[in-house]
Amino acid sequence: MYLSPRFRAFAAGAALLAASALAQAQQALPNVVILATGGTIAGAGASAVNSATYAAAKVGVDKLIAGLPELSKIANVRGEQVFQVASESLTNDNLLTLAKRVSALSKQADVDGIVITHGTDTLEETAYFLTLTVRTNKPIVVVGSMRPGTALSADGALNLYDAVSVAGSKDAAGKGVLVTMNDNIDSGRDVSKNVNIKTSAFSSQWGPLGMVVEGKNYWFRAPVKRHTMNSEFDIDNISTLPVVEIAMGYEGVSSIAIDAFAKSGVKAIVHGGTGNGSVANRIVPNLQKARTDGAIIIRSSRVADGFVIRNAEQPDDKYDWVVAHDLRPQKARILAMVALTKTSDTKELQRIFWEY
Ligand code: DAS
Repeated sequence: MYLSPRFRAFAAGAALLAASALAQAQQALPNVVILATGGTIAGAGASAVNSATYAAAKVGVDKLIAGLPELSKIANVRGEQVFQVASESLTNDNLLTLAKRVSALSKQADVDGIVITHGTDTLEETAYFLTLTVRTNKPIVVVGSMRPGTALSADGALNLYDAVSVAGSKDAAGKGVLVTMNDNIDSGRDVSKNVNIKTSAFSSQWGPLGMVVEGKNYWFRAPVKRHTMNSEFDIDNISTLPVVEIAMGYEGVSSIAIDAFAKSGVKAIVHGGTGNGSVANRIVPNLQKARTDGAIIIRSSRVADGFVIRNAEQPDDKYDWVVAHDLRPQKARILAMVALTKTSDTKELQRIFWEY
């Protein structure tokens, strides 16, 4: 078809204008980096009806991003595959590696927000560790899914879209590490996995910070505990984490675990007691001996909600024990590891458990 030189010039100009408008639009979008670690959000099942039977940690980050073209409308996204594991198998070294990468990226001027895709089993521990140790005000969002992307009504795509949207939001800055699951925006400190087979698995006893709906954030509260820029801890100054183990309380409990932990020279034992952190009378002497031999004893509770009252169920002042406040054993362990990189003074440790 003949096109006049004038029309060709016009078409070329229009194309240039469109290209520059697109480039400007892309420049206006926030730059979000997705750090992938594995989990169900990267999982794959044999059929669409396999919502619970599947292999976690199979799909790479580039495929996750390619499978969600809507992301390109809300952010300039790029991915890094940090690990490809089910989160129950993550180690302290993995935690350090991930946090150091998050910290490094947060210092880059061309990074506006960071998303970590993660298995749901220990997502709450990683999110808490990051909020304690990464010194940044930029949004950091940890996200997972309860169903693999191959399943009917998979939740990963919307969770990831929400995570990128929140990570690219200016109003998400300074709120500590966040978790976007099932439309909620939860505090990485407060949130836990409370149901092991539902998409509504994650919740905080103090409630979500807000919700994200169709890419818009609705905030209803802000964290009051210290985090990120207001933390006294910095991942850039942490090279190893001390060994902290958890001993649960239950009817008929023996001292085998506590004695073994103490004998192995752990830095601290978190006791996940019954009720308000109660300790069976027959194992109090074992915890006292562990303390005398140098281990820090931290009284938490196996009860999901509430908080342990100091000197109530046990004379903590007398035994020189620390109470975990509202932190469940797995979260108390994270804070204990971080705190013990700085101090073993029990009064200082108790202050830290009140403040973080
Ligand atoms: N095994 C679980 C994990 O990787 C799968 C998941 O729920 O993400 O945490």
